[in-house]
This record gives sequence, structure tokens and C-alpha cells, in this order.
Amino acid sequence: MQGARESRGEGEREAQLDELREALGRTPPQIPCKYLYDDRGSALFEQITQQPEYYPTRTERGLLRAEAGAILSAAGRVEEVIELGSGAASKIIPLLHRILGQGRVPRYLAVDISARALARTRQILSAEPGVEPLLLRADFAGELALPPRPASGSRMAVLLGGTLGNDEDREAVALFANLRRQLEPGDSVLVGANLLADPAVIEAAYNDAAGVTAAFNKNVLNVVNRLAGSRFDPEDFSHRAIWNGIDRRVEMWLMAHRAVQVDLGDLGGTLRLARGEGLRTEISRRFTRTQLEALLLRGGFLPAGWFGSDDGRFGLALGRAATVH
Ligand code: SAH
Ligand code: AVI
Repeated sequence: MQGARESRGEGEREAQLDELREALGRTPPQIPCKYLYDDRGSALFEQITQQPEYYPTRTERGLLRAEAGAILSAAGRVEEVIELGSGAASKIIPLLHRILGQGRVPRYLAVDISARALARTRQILSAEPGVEPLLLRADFAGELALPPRPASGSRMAVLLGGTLGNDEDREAVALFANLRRQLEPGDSVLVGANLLADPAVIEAAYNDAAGVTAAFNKNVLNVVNRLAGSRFDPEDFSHRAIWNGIDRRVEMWLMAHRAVQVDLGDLGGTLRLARGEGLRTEISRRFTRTQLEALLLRGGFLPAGWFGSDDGRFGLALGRAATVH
């Protein structure tokens, strides 16, 4: 399968080049984390979720299995589930089963930027008779062209995996506000988020012994090279994931282990890094419940339910679309 981005129009490529140019021009330089998810990156992310150190996926899956009934009771009569950044759709099944168990056939719309992720979603959902997935390849940070709402019942947008933590506050609020504009009062959003935990446990999750996260991180340079014709050599860089206790987030970096001068191809110019300097490729935040609920409120959703894991490492926040005055 072609990489996610090449098959789209030239206008989209130009927008991506602009975005990358701006991010690489910052101090320190950055690469937006959505570029981690070409076909290989999506496959590597799925492998990360199976590493013993990477606890969020297991924890969230357990939580969704245990709380699916309570979540749906709090959300009202859900007819359609819209999963943003569905990835391999590995955790949504208990919610869909509950809706089926209530005697309704749920509509399931998976939205992801990665073609490979959507192909996995389709494959996984094919084992679920009664649910016909609709797949939408799109950037969920932009305007989403959602299909018409179901004739009855409500819509629930779902953002799992801690993906909200890859955003700064401003981006998270914009994402919720954008979503709110597409929903109606009574619709809801369910957000799975990483909570504060022991920094050693968090750092281990992003430095797995098998080196899968390192491969995932370095692969972003191949994605940029393919898109921009730049000449990053992944071998010049080391994976680094560190806990930033001030901003309460893990940061993934690619650190140059020698002085490098990278021809940026269609991005224009050269990126110079001294030995030991790096590029930031992702932030992954740890929240408190209060913080999450404040973000929901700022984005137009009233906190309507909270479901926390027993170990305190993960939480699911339900927000109800507020009435707009
Ligand atoms: N929800 C899944 C996958 C999390 S990985 C889980 O919990 O396991 C994050 C997913 O979001 C990836 O599949 C990636 O392709 C997708 N993604 C990241 N940024 C995106 C964006 N801006 N728009 C749409 N999808 C995005
Ligand atoms: C998708 N996202 C929530 C993951 C995270 O934990 O921030 C991506 C990831 N990065 C490294 N490992 C996993």
C-alpha cells in the first residue's frame, strides 16, 4: 500500500510542506507527531501496544471492558460511534457490543489519517457481524466531513489511547470545539487519557527493551524524506524519550549523535544540528481529571462521567455537548 500521504493531491502536499517547514524552523526543531503514522509507523505503533512496558493500551482496554455499560448509560441512547484516530480499533468492540446488546445496530465511523490504520480497522471489524464500519481518511484536527446524523439516537465521538495527550492545550480545545460544532446537544465525547503515574513506569513505556518505540520514532525521518525529498539519515539519530516533570509529559526526541547538515529538499535550505542537539517528534501528556474536564468545558462539553482505572494510571472522561446560547 502506498504511504498515507503520497496519494493525495498536490494542494495537500503543499500544506504538509508548509507545516513541516514551520515546525522544523522552530527552536528546537520539531516534526508534528501525525507524521509518525505512515504504513510502517502505524504497524510499529500497533507493535508498541503489545510491548510489556507499554501499559496504556492494556489499561484502557480493561477499563472499557469493565465500564462499557456505565459509559453508555451515562451517554444516553447512542446510535453512532465516531472514533477519531481509530488505529487498529483494538478497544472499541465492547462499546459496540453493548449497543448491539441494547437491541440497536450501531453505526461505526472510523476516522484516521493513516490508510494502514483504516485497513486494520476494517479487518478487525469484519469479525463483528452486525457492525458495518464506515472509514474516513482525514486529519481530525481539520474540518471533518461527517455523514448525516442517524435518524434517531445520539452520536458519541471517541478519542482513545491517550491521543489527546499528543496535543498542547490550545490544540486539544480546538479539537473539542471543532467536534462540538459538528455535534448536537445530547451527543457526547469519550476521551481516554493517561493520568499522572510513576515517572519510571512512564519512561519505561517509551523506551521498550525491544526497541520498537525507537524504530517508530526514527521512521518519521523516512516519512519526511519521502514527502519532501529531504536527506535525513535515521542512522545519524538516537531515540530519546524523557519525562518532563514540569510540563508533565513524556517527550520523544531524535538526538543527533554527530554534527549533521541535512538537505531539506523541497522544504528548502539545510538543517544544521550539533552533536547532542535534537528534534522533538512527540509530546505525550499525563493529565489530572480536573485538567481534562477543564479542557472539555473550554471545548463546549459538560463533564458527564468519569471512569478511572484501579491503578490510577488511566481515565476515561465523558463530555456531553453543551447547548450553545
Ligand atoms: N486509538 C488507537 C490508536 C492510537 S495511535 C489506540 O488507542 O490504540 C494514534 C492514531 O491516531 C493513529 O492511528 C494515527 O494515524 C491517528 N492520528 C494521529 N494524528 C491524527 C490526525 N491529526 N488526524 C487523524 N488521525 C490521526
Ligand atoms: C498515540 N499516542 C497516544 C501514543 C502515546 O503514547 O503518546 C503514541 C506513542 N508514542 C510512543 N509510544 C506510543
